[in-house]
Amino acid sequence: MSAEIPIVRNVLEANDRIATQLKEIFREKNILCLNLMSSPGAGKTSLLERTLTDLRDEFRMAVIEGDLQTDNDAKRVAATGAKAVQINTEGGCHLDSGQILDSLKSFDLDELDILFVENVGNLVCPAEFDVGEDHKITLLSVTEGDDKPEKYPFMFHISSVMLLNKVDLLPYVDFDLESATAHARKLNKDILVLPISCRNGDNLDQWYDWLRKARESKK
Ligand SMILES: Nc1nc2c(ncn2[C@@H]2O[C@H](COP(=O)(O)OP(=O)(O)OP(=O)(O)O)[C@@H](O)[C@H]2O)c(=O)[nH]1
Ligand SMILES: [Mg+2]
Repeated sequence: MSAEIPIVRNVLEANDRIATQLKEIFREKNILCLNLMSSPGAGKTSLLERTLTDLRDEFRMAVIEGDLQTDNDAKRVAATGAKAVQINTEGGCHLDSGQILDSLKSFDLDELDILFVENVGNLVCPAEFDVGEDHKITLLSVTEGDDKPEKYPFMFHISSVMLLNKVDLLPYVDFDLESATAHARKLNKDILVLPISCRNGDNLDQWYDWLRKARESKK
């Protein structure tokens, strides 16, 4: 058992070395990189479809999509007109910094303001693997239960923003918005909590304002 601990540490250290390299590239090219994480189906791609469409005249944006299989999400993103690259992890539960570094070859980095990374749907592993991002963003949808921040604390501890998605479904589910928010804030007093709906557009303007500020502070 004890031999496994150094192996895990080595994997994370190797990941962090490349993540540091990525941060330097993003700094030099002045690209805001955001790592979107959530359980499967919480609405990451739906958020991207909205954002890429609504802000297309404001920012030059592109997406790296991570999924176990299929290029479904890259196709959905490409339909908005934004450039998308799909990584299939084929069983891997997260994206790592080496995969992101490889994918950068597909983009003209001088023509980019914001790079979104849609991580593999999973509330555990993506939080451990830095991909050189400026911010981690966690989506939690109201159909998943309000206890998720308590059960998966690290994800919420390290995220700058928690987007509570699918609030249009609140009348049909038992989801205590205040309790989920309070637990997230207990784990991270600075986390911005925004209840949104990618279906009907509720509060997306507040998400866009946050994005504008994050982009501005990168300069
Ligand atoms: N009612 C409702 N449905 C939503 C909302 N946002 C997304 N959905 C639906 O939720 C389902 C999953 O959305 P996706 O955007 O594919 O979720 P995802 O997080 O990208 O999923 P994975 O990439 O598979 O992890 C789809 O059927 C969406 O139409 C919302 O705000 N309200
Ligand atoms: Mg998706």
